[in-house]
Amino acid sequence: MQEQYNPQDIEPKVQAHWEKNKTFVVTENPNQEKFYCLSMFPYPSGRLHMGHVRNYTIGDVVSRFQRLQGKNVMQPIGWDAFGLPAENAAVKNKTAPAPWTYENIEYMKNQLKLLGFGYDWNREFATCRPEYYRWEQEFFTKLYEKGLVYKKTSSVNWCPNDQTVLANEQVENGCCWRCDTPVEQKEIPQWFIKITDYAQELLDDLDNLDGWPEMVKTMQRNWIGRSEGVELKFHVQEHGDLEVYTTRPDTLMGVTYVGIAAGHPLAAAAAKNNAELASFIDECRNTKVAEAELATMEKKGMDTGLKAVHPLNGREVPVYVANFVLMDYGTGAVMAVPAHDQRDFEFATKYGLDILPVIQPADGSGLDISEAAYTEKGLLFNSGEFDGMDFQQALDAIAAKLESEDKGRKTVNFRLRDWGVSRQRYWGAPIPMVTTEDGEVHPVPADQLPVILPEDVVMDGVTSPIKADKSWAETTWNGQPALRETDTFDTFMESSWYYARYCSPQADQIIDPEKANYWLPADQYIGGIEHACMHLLYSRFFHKLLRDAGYVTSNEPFKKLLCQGMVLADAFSYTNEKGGKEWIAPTDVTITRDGKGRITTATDPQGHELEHAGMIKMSKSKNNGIDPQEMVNKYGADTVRLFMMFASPADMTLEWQESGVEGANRFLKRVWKAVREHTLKGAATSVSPQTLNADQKALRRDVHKTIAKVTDDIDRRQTFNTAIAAIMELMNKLTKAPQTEEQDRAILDEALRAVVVMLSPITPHICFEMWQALGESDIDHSSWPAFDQKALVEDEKLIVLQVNGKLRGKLTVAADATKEEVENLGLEDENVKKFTDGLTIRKVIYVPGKLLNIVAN
Ligand code: ANZ
Repeated sequence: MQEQYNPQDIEPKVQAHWEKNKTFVVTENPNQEKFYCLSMFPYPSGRLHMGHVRNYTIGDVVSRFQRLQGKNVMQPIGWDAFGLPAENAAVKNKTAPAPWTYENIEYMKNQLKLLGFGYDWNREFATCRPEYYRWEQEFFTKLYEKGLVYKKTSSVNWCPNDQTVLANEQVENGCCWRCDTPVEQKEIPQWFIKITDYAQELLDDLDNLDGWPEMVKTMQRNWIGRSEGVELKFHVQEHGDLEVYTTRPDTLMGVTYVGIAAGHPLAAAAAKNNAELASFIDECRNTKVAEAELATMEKKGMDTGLKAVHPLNGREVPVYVANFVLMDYGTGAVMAVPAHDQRDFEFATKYGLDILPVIQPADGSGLDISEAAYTEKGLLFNSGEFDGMDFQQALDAIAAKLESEDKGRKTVNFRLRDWGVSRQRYWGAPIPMVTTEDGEVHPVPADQLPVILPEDVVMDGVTSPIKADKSWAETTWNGQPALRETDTFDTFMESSWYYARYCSPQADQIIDPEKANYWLPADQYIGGIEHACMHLLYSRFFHKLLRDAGYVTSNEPFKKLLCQGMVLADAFSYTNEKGGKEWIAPTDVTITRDGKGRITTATDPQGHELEHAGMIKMSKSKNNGIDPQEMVNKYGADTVRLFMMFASPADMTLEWQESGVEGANRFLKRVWKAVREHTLKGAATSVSPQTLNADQKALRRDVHKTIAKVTDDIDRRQTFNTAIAAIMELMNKLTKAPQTEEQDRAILDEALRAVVVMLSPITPHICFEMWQALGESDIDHSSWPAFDQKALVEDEKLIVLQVNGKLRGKLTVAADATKEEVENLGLEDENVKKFTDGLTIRKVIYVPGKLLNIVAN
């Protein structure tokens, strides 16, 4: 062991050892308990950022901890390699997305190795390789055959100048990013997977995910958005029945008009002889709004001239095309009740439509709808036979009545839509479908898969190369000429099943069921909260699809989920001559602080006085990212890892403080020094518990208490920061403890061994080295320290003595002393005697093991 802790020597050496010994390569072993630990795989953007480092350090700590618990741990990694940034970079650098991606993978792979993560590199794959996506293509064709895939026209952003579809990210202020032409909405045929068939199961199974954060489950519940309501029919003369969906059938008698979506077939029918209406419909369809904006945007509509007949009272109400009615929710039509729905209210006020109240507050306070709709549930009035009913009574009665007249029924609706998987970009997996000349679509037969995406292409930045090259699509199907689909899959497709592919990355099918059923579900998944809905929902869906296709037996892919917090750093800026903000990298800023550590001045190398924007998320736009590589070069990977795990609880934000990094580094040096000094004195004997004196017993108790706490903190509580704090505290005690007797050294030896193993998941390199210095061999094959229950038992207790509630002394008694023994000793205490002198003892209260209070007057 060298005198100085020198990570630059140790880390490459230990990493080479792992590589050579294939320490983290695993296979299925039915006789060993498995643990599958997965961190969300990275997009190969170029370099690792601190968010990655945090995510992967947590995963590595969990993995290494579980290995030391004796489990067969699989920790894989790979690359989420398709996506738009590669296309943008390729356009900018005049290369193709493929080489850019592969270079980035190589670079980032090396960075991951420098951080010492214990991955099974044999399982690595990049999703942009045909060996991977061919199985996704095949699975998609199977889903098509099962009726779980369909084609439907749906709107996309369209640049009329470039004649191309744009991704949302390519629309800037409503205009094309390339030519600034206003973007239009265009309806084109696209592929959908029926996630809605699984909506109820996806919702119900959330209740079984005990290891998931409540917040994520709530977000998924809201995203799925189950609502119970009634579907009912209004008759429209000459056009038949118009179905509407409502969650408030209790308001049925207050309907004063019906609203339909611009895309509703009835709107098109009414527009046939009405040019004004036709152009209004066009206008509506060209403005794309996020659903969330619907509530706040300006309500617009137009009378179709049609009349709808109320199903219960026979009243005729007008039918309006309304911009706030969505085509793909419910039935695309609503019964409007302006008195009790705010959107309907605004619309009715604008177009002078009737407002007819039918619900009043249940508590008898008056109804006021002069300014806004009354949207609470209450009691019915103005509703004939339903007057006086509350919401539930009215729902049941009105649904029953509609049902008996065959005019409606109770239904359930989900806000979740089917998953549109078509993208008109190039850098994605080709959708394996062809169209023959008769217009029929067919899945590409399995023996003709994969449909390979050509990698050697020239990007012109607008049109996908496989769309630009017309010959790419030409093929045959069953001997007939056919054209390939030139759209590619949404990249969420690849990330929805990668966790399963890791179980058998070379399998000659999508996954090998035997292997997958050994490893799945993953025991721990770690990643950002930004994936709470899309990725985590699509993966759950995909798992159920794999199950129903017979590949896996479990219902869910991830048992436990940890969402790590963001990494923040100080951000500094000054205002330039044009009034814009220039952000200065925190590493280039000179700072002065006041006595409390608060920043008083900050200047950049040019002498600009800087404004401190506080600690905010590390990002390119604020130029406050800290490069992990630089930090690893400066302090070593172990220090960076330790700081990351210590600075805050894993699920909270982490403030990057270089002073904290230095502190972590100092701690490692202290441990190094302690181990070195201890080992220089030669081998120690083992602890013989019977011979220990009181102080030695107390110190040993601290050692075992710490082991118990660290074990629980890492395993169950996942509060890695408190585990580290406990180890630090123990180290403080250990370095202060006397080293005079043989048993002092024995305790220290036992303690340091425990400390080194417990720190090893967090700082594996330094611990590897220290473990050898302690005369052991390979720490990765050692086991987690057990705590000695006996050492935890205290044989003496400290009792607080009170007289009339005031502290009057302290008493040391045997841990198993009875109440009487403690009372007798307490009453004999000199100080107690002094304060009870001349008084009568009325009562003695004993709180076992803690306190004795004597009441006297
Ligand atoms: C009449 C009514 C009266 C409504 C009232 C609400 C309050 P959730 O709960 O999210 O499922 N709606 C139905 N289909 C729609 C569509 N395609 N586009 C826009 N709005 C639609 O919302 C269901 C409610 O949203 C339905 O209940 C309907 O308005 C509206 F006092 O019907 B309600």
